[in-house]
Amino acid sequence: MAFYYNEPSHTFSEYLLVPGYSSAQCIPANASLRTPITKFRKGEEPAISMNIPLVSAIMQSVSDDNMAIALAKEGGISFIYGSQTVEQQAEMVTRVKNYKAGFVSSDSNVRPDQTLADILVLKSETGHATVAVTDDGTANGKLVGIVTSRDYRVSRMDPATRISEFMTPIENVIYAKEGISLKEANNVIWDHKLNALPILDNNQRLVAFVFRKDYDSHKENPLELLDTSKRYIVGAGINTKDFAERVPALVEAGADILCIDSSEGFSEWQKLTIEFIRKNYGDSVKVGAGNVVDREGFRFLAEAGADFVKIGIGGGSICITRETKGIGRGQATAVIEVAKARDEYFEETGIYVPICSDGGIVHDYHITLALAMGADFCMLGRYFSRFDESPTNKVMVNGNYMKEYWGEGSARARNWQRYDMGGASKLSFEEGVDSYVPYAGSLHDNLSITLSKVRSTMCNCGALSIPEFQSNARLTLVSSVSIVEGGAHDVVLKDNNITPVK
Ligand code: RVP
Repeated sequence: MAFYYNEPSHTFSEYLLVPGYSSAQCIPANASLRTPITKFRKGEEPAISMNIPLVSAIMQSVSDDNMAIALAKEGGISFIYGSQTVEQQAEMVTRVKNYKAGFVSSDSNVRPDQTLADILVLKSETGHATVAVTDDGTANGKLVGIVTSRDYRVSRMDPATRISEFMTPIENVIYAKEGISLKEANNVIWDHKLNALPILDNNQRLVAFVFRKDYDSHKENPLELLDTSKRYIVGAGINTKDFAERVPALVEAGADILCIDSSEGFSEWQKLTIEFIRKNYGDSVKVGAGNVVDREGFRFLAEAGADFVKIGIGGGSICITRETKGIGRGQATAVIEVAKARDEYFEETGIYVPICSDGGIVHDYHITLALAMGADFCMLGRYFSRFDESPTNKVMVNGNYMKEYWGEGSARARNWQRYDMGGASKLSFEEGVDSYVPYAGSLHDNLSITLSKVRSTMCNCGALSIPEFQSNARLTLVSSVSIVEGGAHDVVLKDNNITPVK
């Protein structure tokens, strides 16, 4: 006879936190959101921790190199999507690892034999006032001069004037050599009252610019997540089919952590993938696995050697796995059970395997609940897809700005490796939808609000760190009637478009 669970499985919205005692020290400014992402032995430090408990989903419509840079600046990690060629994915990883905060590749470049008219066209296209004059007109050509708006007067000069006649020639340009730190570069900028400092290699070729205006924005990221070489930390998704080619390419490109991306992770395929990594790289390559929704699934992946385990089947906003296949589990129940299994495993082995709650975060407070229930961090798709930094188009739908957001199980993503159990090379049926989400602006602005809510609730519960919160939090299931009580009720909300009649 089939096994039946006694209790229904629950979602985040069915729970609330009960506040606890907060001391005077318990203020959001003192709350730390630092959290481990890779397994570690009792008493030791994890190889990688994050400064905020958020990672972005392994999805075409969420995590590319641009998102990865933006999220690492805030202290989290993006997992660059694997449903693209090995070369394309490795290239995205390389771009993140080569990105130097504050060092900007020049986007306005000309040859000395071009004219003032060319400069004006370029300026109208880029909106940038500093133009590099290089021997071949490229961003990495030999620098022969610089043009800024101080070098020409449109009203007095013939548009056909050659750039070599009015540029500031290289002999008079203050520049720095490749290898200079951002701090040193900024000192040069301040000392010489410059707006931009060109950085050149040993052959006088242009490498990048450091701009005065970027100095403040760099200082604004105290939580940024860097590796030992001060490069942004980045993750990448892999699958259980082409790992023998994909893993070496991603490791070579500099990916800091990998994650097996699968809608159902309690499988021998995942074990084989982890075995391949351990055989070829030992513990030096970090890899998460999943997704699972119960104790057995967690133990299987922990014993197989996963660095973290991801939880969630069918709870994603674009996911229709439960409807199409009838499998899944309420996300809150899954997190609670797996967190218990993680703690038991830690007791038994002394190894702490972090767990990630993946999908189904609708309100900011769901993140707080997932952490309280024992998750070490959350993976979000819909949330990040709404921002400027996501890779998809911003479109106008019915008078409102929207961003496109589609599931990896939709026909659009063509990600058959994530869903197919056998050797087929196409999707037999869809497990995800293609959709729009309301455009929400910049990642930084939204994340600041979300995280301040998380910190504030932690303080209400008397916790200043995630581990403290996990062990002290008190949660209660709520009835459907008390959910109604939690919103604005029994009042008529004001509509600013309607003027009341006195
Ligand atoms: P959400 O944050 O609720 O949008 O969920 C994102 C998660 O949904 C992903 O991290 C992944 O686990 C899952 N997903 C992605 N594509 C699909 C699908 O097409 N069914 N599901």
